[in-house]
Amino acid sequence: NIPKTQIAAVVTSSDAPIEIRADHPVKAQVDLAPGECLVKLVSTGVCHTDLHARNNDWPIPAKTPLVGGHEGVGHIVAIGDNTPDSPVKIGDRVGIKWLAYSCLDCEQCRNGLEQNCPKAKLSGFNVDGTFAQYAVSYVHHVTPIPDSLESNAAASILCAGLTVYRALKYSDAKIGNWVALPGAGGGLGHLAIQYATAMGLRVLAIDTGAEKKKLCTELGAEKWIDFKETKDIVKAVQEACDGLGPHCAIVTAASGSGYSQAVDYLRSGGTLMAVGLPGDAKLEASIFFTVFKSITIKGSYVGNRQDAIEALEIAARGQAKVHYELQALSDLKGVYEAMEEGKVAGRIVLDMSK
Ligand code: 8ID
Ligand code: ZN
Repeated sequence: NIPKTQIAAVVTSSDAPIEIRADHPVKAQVDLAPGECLVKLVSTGVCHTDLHARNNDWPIPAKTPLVGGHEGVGHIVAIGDNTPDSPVKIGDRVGIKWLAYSCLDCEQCRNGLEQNCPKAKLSGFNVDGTFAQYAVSYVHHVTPIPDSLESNAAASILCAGLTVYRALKYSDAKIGNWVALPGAGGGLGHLAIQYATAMGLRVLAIDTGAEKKKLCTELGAEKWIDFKETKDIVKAVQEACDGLGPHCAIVTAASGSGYSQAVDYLRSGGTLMAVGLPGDAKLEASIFFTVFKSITIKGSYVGNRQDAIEALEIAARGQAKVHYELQALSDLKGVYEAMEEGKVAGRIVLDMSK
């Protein structure tokens, strides 16, 4: 009962509008390679990365035609023949994350940096993703979804939640420390507030507008700075954090501007976790003060299978909840427009049953 065609949102080029096609092919079971599985989607979040891929504004190009999407939850409906050691079976509810596949045998994979595997396949970037009724994924990389977590609530943990969870995990921030979150009102940022407070960190949220301020404050941010209304960000951030600045900054802003003052406002010994992915911006940091203040700068890129399981477990226990609005796949163009204008507080999740 797997159909031959499906509804899918297809990007043909960065200047053409997204096409919602009703006749997009579904890969048949016999065509699935060993290790591949077919997932019938229930729900998928829309990440700013999907917008970068759609606009082709990164230094590495996405494939075309492209079905975007990498925060998917659904059920496995088929598995390729000759997949003897599958950790999942037909009927299981699983998540599809950005990292669709890695070889699991190279140095990066062995070190737990699966996302840096030279053979990495990326959902909604170099392989088709979750903005369709069915997605092909890989049995060793799909993530089982905890029973207590509803699909719409789980979807954005697969990228937004996982990414900020891992950034915090590797930030060296300790209980009672201040963390600054430029981009706090967005998809990644609003989850970073919750994972950070669950770790016992004190949160300074940086973003703009009354709606995002309300969301950040409700989710546990102790302090708020509106980056559009504040003249001297460095002074304001330092004053908000004991006059000394935060111990850590997790930058999830999708623009270079969110990065610009981070090294200046960080406390000595502090860590800058670079997460947001503006395509052409440079990180402008004073070499002198990076050294003089003993600053650490780290790039943090999604997470591995274990990070995904941990991020979902924390969400399943109610310690991180995606604040989302449900829309339909046919609304994707409008979702991108709202995201481009900075109007999305939290996340938009697409209900794939609609
Ligand atoms: O693995 C990774 N590192 C990873 C994973 C997933 C997403 C990286 N990302 C990247 C995305 O590609 C994107 O570049 O993180 C960025 C944020 O993704 P998102 O959270 O999905 O985007 P959003 O919901 O649009 O939120 C971005 C927020 O940043 C604010 C905006 O107002 C918005 O709320 N912002 C901007 I743009 N400039 C800012 C600034 N100067 C700022 N906030 C504070 N200061
Ligand atoms: Zn993402």
